[in-house]
Amino acid sequence: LKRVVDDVRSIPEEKVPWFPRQIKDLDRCNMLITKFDPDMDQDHPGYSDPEYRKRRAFISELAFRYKQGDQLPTVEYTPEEVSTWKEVYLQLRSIYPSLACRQFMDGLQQLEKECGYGDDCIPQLREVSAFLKERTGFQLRPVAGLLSARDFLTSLAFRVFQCTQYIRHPSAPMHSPEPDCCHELLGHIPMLADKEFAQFSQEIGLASLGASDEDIEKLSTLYWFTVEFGLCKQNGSVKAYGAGLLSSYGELVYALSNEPEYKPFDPEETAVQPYQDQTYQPVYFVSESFEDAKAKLRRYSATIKRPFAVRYDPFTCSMEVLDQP
Ligand code: HBI
Ligand code: FE
Repeated sequence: LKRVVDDVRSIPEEKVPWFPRQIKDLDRCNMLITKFDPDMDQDHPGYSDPEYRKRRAFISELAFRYKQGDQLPTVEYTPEEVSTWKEVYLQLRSIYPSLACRQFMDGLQQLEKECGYGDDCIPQLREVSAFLKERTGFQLRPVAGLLSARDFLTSLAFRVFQCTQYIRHPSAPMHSPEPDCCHELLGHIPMLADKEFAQFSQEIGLASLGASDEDIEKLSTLYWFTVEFGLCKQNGSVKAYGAGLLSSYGELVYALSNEPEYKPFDPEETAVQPYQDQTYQPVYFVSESFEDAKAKLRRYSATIKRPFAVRYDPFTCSMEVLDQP
């Protein structure tokens, strides 16, 4: 018989890393990785632009102050920021119909019809979050930059997507070394409106709760080659569903050019594939479908050793922790 335990620390002889039990505990999942930010990274296109850094600090502050349940902050974007968005939007939008998967196109078209997506303004997180909540139960929370893998994956378990709100530097509209609102709004959001994909994302998150650092590393690599750089088969051809691809004109074209190597998605193998966060990927993993990817991920997750099982209760937005399944 399964028993709901109040605290994983009551499970004897196992050291389990802390994880949130309630959605409001996500306020504690805020460990930022600053290696790619414009204050730290000399190669960042905004490194020597004090105006840009000041703007970033202002938008970061909105995320630092945010507590679960607050209204999502609105940013009044400047004409220069909107013009960066426009450039990115128009260029990517023109190649989506031939390279993006069906689920992405469906999501994007709905966002264009119902959520103000278009080239002339940057959508606000508050509106986008309400849109997603109605479709798949996902909601957004603002974040100041790149989060630790553990904190980022943890929030997915609660169907919370941590979303940056600043935009890339205007000198490099086609590339950003870190996530920005173009990456989130164009790459991730349309996919998160798909039911099957939303479940897939949450399951990576659930598998990460209380996992060892080694397992977090593997799950993070799985996330990388699926949610960020995944390809899938569709009607006899291969299409993109990864957000890193769908928000980068250059890599999207490259990924589907037949130049890189393609391997079938297999969690055991994918989880240990070395990856690139500086240039294009040398290898991409192709899923048969999201159902298939989800089934494979579930089988893989079951092999991760944990002395408990978790189940998300959407009514109370809390995590049930059950002893040994
Ligand atoms: N943090 N804000 C943010 N956005 C991401 O997409 C993101 C992250 N931290 C880690 C991460 N992605 C992945 O590379 C995996 O490590 C989970
Ligand atoms: Fe991302």
